[in-house]
Amino acid sequence: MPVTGEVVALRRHVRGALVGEPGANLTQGRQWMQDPRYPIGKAQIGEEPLAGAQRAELIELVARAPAELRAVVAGLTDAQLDTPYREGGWTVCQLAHHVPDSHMNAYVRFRLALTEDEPTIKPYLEARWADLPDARTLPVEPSLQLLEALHERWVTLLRAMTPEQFGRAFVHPERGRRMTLDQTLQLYAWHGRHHVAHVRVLRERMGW
Ligand code: NI
Repeated sequence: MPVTGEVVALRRHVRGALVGEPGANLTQGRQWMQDPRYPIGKAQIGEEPLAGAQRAELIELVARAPAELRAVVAGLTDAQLDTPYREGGWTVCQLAHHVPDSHMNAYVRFRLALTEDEPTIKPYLEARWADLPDARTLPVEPSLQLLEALHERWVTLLRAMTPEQFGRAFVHPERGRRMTLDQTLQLYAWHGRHHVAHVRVLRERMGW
């Protein structure tokens, strides 16, 4: 089945967020500040293992994500929730459903990498997931609760992991490279804040 332009654009949005890929280093510059897709810039993902203090800081960011998402959508009307965060972008509601979609996949990738020897993970087409009936019709509350429950388990796991376990890896078949759990932690600590910032910037711009 041909991939739609929207899917390509959204997948590029995620791929471009990874350091070491074409275009990733462009995001160091001023364009970041002007690109509404990247209100907090792109993810900074290093090749080296993290120090323990860095890891603890990133785990705290993951732990705070559900409360931050809940807070940033609080008080919005249905019409506001149905507003795209930028021209052609996802609505606030779609963003709220996307974050648990993404983090469920991330959580599974952690569990696979911890229990198998460099497993090849299964990518997913996030734009098509965002277009399925539950993501199109449900209010944000079920996804906020899903994210809270998911992060309770995920953060419990992260806090119990040893440095050696953070060095374990999976293989992403589309990127054709291994990604350690240290790198995955960096990506997802960024990812929650990235989408929360989309809503925050929209609210600031609209005076909501
Ligand atoms: Ni995303």
